Amino acid sequence: MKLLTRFTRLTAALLPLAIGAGFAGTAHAGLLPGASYTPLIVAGAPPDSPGARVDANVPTSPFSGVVSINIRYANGDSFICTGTLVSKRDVVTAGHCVDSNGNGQVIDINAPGNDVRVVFNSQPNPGDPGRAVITADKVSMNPNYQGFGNCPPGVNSFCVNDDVAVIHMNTDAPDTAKIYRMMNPDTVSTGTIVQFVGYGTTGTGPDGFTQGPNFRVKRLGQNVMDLFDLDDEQNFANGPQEVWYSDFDGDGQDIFCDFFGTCTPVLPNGKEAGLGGGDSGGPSFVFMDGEYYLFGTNTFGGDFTNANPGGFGSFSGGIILASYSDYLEEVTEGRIQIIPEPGSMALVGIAAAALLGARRRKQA
Ligand SMILES: [Ca+2]
Ligand SMILES: [Ca+2]
Ligand SMILES: [Ca+2]
Ligand SMILES: [Ca+2]
Repeated sequence: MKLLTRFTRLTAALLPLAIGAGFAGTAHAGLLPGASYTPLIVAGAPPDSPGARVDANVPTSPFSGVVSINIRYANGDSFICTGTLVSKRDVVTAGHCVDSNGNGQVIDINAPGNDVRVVFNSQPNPGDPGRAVITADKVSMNPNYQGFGNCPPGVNSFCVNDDVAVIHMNTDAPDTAKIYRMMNPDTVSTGTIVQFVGYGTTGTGPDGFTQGPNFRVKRLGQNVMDLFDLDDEQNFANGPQEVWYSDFDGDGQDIFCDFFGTCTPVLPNGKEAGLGGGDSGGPSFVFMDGEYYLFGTNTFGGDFTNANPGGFGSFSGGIILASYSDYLEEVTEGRIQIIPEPGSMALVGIAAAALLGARRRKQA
């Protein structure tokens, strides 16, 4: 993955300082300086293994609409990311996947030799329509994204916020690929369980990263959202929840519990996972009432020491998409389906009924 090669690992020296300073509750990236920032899916301890986390490339998979993405430049550079199908033509991914210069300049797909291609894996056999590779005819990056780690002027931190992009394809997605609806809750709670899907680097909790990414092999994992960052354009003090963080628990390590007092459930071995290079832009789904809703994208990973990159004790995270729903609506020209959280939908229904009741009483 792009970030593996482009970003050097930072030290963890600041972390105890931040804790000593009374830091709690939120985590902004400047205070989590552990990272190689490489999204991947890492499997847990044996008997769990990278192989056990592979999702079949079949139309009946609930993840048939999770795609890999190949970003190519005229100079020969080629990158892999993950994305989520949200309409027949639109794929949501990470801004840094299509950032040509590290400062938020979107790839020029009209320049000779450059392209962005979406790789479908909703059918298993070579030549199947569900394995189409479709070229982008438009790529959009969120305007507040200024490159990985880069903050707005005057904000002295390490900002992973706003890392959202949308790829528009020049033909329709294969029919066998699922299109996901996005959930738009008012707020996201610590403890929200998310389902990761990605084509990235994999490995195990004890060993960290062991195998590189693959455009045709998608893996699954889960974790729990622990911490959130507010808007970097408002110095993390206000605005919507833009960034989420999860720790990779196992072997007795629970870093966000130890460091921040945020002690969410450790998921069973075989479920709990981290992210790796190539998972960037892939979905964090929330499963509710039988449906996987697109909830977040996965954009970074990190750790506090260099001992075991991607293993237990590392962390990962990404973008809370609800905070970008206006942008996503606009750039997909309304093709993305964004729905309120089912819980609040029910509330809306009750409120409407109450209103109706009140009106009737008035008339009577
Ligand atoms: Ca920003
Ligand atoms: Ca922002
Ligand atoms: Ca965890
Ligand atoms: Ca934990």
